[in-house]
Amino acid sequence: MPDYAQLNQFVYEGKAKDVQRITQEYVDEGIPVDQILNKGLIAGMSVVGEDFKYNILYVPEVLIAARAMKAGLAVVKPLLIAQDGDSSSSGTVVMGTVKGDLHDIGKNLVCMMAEGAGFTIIDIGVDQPYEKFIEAAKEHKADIVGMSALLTTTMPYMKKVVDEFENAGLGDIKMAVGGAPVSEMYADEVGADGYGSDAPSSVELFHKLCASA
Ligand code: B1M
Repeated sequence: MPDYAQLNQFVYEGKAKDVQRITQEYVDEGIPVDQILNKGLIAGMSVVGEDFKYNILYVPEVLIAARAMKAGLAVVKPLLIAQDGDSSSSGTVVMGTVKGDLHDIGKNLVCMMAEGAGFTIIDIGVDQPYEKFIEAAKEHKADIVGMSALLTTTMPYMKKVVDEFENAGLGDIKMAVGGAPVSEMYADEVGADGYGSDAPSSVELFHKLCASA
């Protein structure tokens, strides 16, 4: 029986080696990956977020917790991206975190799950200006551009990216947005084609956007 409270605590305390070890143990025991992710890793990080908000934790501790979370994600990554034998790509998605924003854990998770669902993922990283999104979308002939923002101060930049794609004559490329402060309503407001609340729903969205292209 998995002890998720213990895994939550190890993420919270930033104990990367313990997070890696326990995550591997649960994977070996055949615990479903979505449960390890949601009840273990993400739930632990949610408590970090709460305590960060109320100044119980500060940036250095959050960075250490993020490192531990990434150690756990590295264990489940091969399972998330394991292909089901169909080698044809479902579509090409350029993913990045927008300019001014350094958060990448959620984006990385979306990338892993989308890769597992057969999409070709071009991850351009964090703190990306619209020029980089356009460059990557052109170079890789993207079907979809996915943007992540975790800060209320950086989410307006999503509109800038959407507008610049239009200005560059790339309005045919589907624009998807996500991140903790983003919502369906906000996606409509910035002129995006869709919103993903979490990694599985983003994969569904990517399928839908490709089908409607
Ligand atoms: Co930051 N931070 N942080 N932080 N941080 C938040 C976002 C915050 C809510 C914390 C809080 O106050 N409770 C707050 C934002 C407040 C606001 O804007 N209203 C905040 C702040 C203030 C800051 C700094 C300004 C702090 C400071 O310096 N004083 C600073 C900003 C730095 C910058 O970006 N310029 C900062 C820094 C950091 C760290 C570097 C220490 C670290 C990031 C490490 C990293 O990512 N490599 C960090 C972290 C870890 C967090 C919290 C605690 C956790 C984020 C996370 O990884 N969650 C976060 C609190 C929180 O969100 N509750 C917080 C787990 C992840 C799986 O979930 O990212 O939501 P999430 O992704 C989900 C969905 O949102 C969705 O799918 C994912 C999987 O389910 N999704 C997408 C995400 N992107 C998507 C893109 C898509 C689709 C779906 O495209 C189609």
